[in-house]
Amino acid sequence: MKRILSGIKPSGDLNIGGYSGALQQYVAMQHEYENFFFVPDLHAVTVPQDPLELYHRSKEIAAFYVAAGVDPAKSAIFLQSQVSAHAELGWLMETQVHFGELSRMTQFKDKSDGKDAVSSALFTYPALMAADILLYQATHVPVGEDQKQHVELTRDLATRFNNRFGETFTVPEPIIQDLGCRIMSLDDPSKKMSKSNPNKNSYVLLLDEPDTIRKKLSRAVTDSEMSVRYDPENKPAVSNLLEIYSIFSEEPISVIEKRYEGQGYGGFKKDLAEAVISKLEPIQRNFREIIDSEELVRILKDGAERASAVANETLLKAKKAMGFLTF
Ligand code: AQP
Repeated sequence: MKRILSGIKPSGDLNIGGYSGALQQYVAMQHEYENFFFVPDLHAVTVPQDPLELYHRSKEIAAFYVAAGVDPAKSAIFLQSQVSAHAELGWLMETQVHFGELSRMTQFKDKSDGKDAVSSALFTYPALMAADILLYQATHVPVGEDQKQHVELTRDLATRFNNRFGETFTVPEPIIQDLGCRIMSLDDPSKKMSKSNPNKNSYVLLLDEPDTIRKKLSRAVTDSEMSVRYDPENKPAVSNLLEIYSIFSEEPISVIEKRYEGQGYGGFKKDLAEAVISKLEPIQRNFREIIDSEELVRILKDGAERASAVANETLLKAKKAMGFLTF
């Protein structure tokens, strides 16, 4: 059976970039695979987090999985910090990854750029991410474009480990969708839409009210050409809005382009907002029902148990292969 491991960091409030690059894919793919969807809370603390916010956001990300339609009976949904094998295999993977490989990771360069105090965990983050994936012998990892380099490193580490210690890990394949794998900021189409962007108008949150969504999308930057045309190179802002429109309306870009042919951006942006609102409305309703429920706690406990069973088995195999005493 093909197996997926993927997750969304609780490092900020979830926005439509994470929906596009992760959440909607999980829902669409869940029936084809055996799934492990986790909340990578250990990754979130590679940059400073307020403890109370981390607590709430971790629960929120898990609630979004369920609210968007991930079926907890089919998929294990769990918190990374509740399956201790992640931290343990993460350490073992740190012993396999080279300093030079970690130094080449563009996400580390972006996130550490201009900062005085950078944690060593931010630097070794890809070793923990490799452990996350390899623990479940995942065959596939759905990710946004920005995580592709980390999955490639995971593949290298799995192959290196297998060559050195014997066949232990499955070498995973990344799955990167063509459309919506890199949703850009609403205020600057050269930057990825990110949870940690201090400008609240750069993203639409999954929990934004309809009027806030209308306002944010009406203010999204466009260009002076006034034609709704998909051309990422010359019209990056409008092309980004077209991708968002397509993801949320589930219509091909060509159909949307045709609808607004010869018109300016006003009607296009209004309809885009309505498409986003109508997709988010049931998710928001489900989210409110589940977020403070016992049901969510039960799902997370059950998910951690199912995940631990698989993860502990792989960890034991890896430790034995490396020569650790395992009685
Ligand atoms: N803007 C995006 N467009 C498409 N995919 C995206 N993803 C994130 N942002 C976009 C994908 O969603 C998955 C979960 O990402 P994450 O939240 O764990 O990490 P991230 O990529 O670091 O997300 P952010 O929003 O940029 O968080 P911060 O600012 O805290 O670092 C991943 O597969 C990601 O590619």
